Amino acid sequence: MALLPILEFPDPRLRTRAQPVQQFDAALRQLIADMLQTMYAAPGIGLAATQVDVHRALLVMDVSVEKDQPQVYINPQIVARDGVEVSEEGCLSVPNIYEEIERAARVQVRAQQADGQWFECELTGLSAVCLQHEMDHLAGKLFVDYLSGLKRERIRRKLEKERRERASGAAKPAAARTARVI
Ligand code: K1U
Ligand code: ZN
Repeated sequence: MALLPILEFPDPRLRTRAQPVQQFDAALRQLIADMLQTMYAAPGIGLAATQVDVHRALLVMDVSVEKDQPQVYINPQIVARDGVEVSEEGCLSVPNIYEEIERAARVQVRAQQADGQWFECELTGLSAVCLQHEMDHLAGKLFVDYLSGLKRERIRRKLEKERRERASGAAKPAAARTARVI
């Protein structure tokens, strides 16, 4: 298995639309294993292939407390949605930024497993929020796109500044980096 580098906003590759997965082979199983390892190591509760610069419709999630319930969704489609829920979201591609985002409260999803078998399930709560966030990645969309242009620009500048500081060896401690940008 391998840890994969995660693209960070505003990298233009995060805007690429994923193409359907067509080959259910050993390379796909290896990518799934690498994405799960990368998600757990980050740490995160979800990861879309787009974030690791693979532009195929594949996402992984694990919202369990014990981190022992990996889920894989290949070629996912939301076939029904209902209700509205606002919750705080983060993103491994927009590090240390957390914002309230409105999503459907319940989604019915159709997707394929690693062996190509189709399945359908209904998600609520954090699973529903995470699935919608990851499916946005596959469409080239980020959670910051739901914010005002001004706020998005402030976040972009903050991340660029942090990247410059990191490159020059003058990084702030983690607690000082976590922020809601007003
Ligand atoms: O897609 C991603 O960048 C992963 C993202 C998923 C997500 C989180 C919250 C709401 C919607 C979608 C993350 O995992 S950010 C990190 C995070 O939320 C977390 C990290 C460690 C423990 C618990 C949560
Ligand atoms: Zn994300």
